[in-house]
Amino acid sequence: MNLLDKFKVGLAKSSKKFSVGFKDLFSKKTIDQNLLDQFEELLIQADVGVEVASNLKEEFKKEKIGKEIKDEKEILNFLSEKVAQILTGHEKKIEELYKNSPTIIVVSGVNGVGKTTTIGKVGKFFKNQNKKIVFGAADTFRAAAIDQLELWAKKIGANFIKSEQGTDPASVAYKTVKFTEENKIDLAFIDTAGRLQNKKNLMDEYKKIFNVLKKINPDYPHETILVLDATTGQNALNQVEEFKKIAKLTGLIITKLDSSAKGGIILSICKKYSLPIIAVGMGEKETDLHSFDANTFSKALVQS
Ligand SMILES: Nc1nc2c(ncn2[C@@H]2O[C@H](COP(=O)(O)OP(=O)(O)OP(=O)(O)O)[C@@H](O)[C@H]2O)c(=O)[nH]1
Ligand SMILES: [Mg+2]
Repeated sequence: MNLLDKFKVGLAKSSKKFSVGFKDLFSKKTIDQNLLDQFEELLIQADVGVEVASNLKEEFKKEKIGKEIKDEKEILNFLSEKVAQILTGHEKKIEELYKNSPTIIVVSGVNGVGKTTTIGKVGKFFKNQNKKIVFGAADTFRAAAIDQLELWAKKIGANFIKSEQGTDPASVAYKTVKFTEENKIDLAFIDTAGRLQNKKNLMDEYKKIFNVLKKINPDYPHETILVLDATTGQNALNQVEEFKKIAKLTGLIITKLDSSAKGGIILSICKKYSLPIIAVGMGEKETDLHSFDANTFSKALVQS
């Protein structure tokens, strides 16, 4: 399956709504305020957020009101173009994560968004490019979390650094980076515990990881990736807000776009933050990770 088809499957929930909804709406061919409101409502249902929906409605009104609409295809094309405009400039290829050796990457996000799985997938990507990789299990909160990352390390042939459950996560980060420097590793991925952004002690622990890394080298970490689960909808915006207070984020990876996500959340995020989207996760396997492409995504979301 090519990337466009994969995106289409993942985003089918929203795209079906658009095509059916627009067919219904625009069969009348004259555009009035009521129709514009329904257009906006369809966008909100696809999770694009109130602000983006309202902006798109205004642009639609400006360009199309009073004009004759041929069919819903015209609306879909219009929307697809506008969506691509919002997303363009937010693309960052997975390979761009690596510039020089060593590249230190911290992976963060709330519980269950897919951090550990994403580290496995991104690690595999770079393994395929013959890079030397290490995974650091700084999620010391649960023993199972350490085991899960270790499994991924074995699966893809990455080095693995761990401490016992309950150890200070910052000390694991320290050990991982020291190992990286001493063994000429190209990329180090530091897994962190899924923390509730409103739990102060957990966030303090997270902050300490950065303090420790910066003491080793002020340039560390080179990347701090926030992983977001596309199925959580607008709450993802709060997560960006909370995590960026603690450490500067350098990019996002959006997971679970395969599992009935509405997808519109990516528009909200791109509109509000200048953060690049490094990749999207579309399944649980190591090959289910793809660079984000604005045009492909907008075509799949709107299916124009
Ligand atoms: N369908 C789908 N499932 C995913 C994707 N990414 C991760 N998952 C699944 O989501 C669940 C949670 O993934 P983890 O990688 O353990 O998430 P985490 O953020 O490390 O979780 P904690 O360590 O508990 O905070 C697992 O069952 C993964 O297989 C994805 O892109 N698509
Ligand atoms: Mg995890």
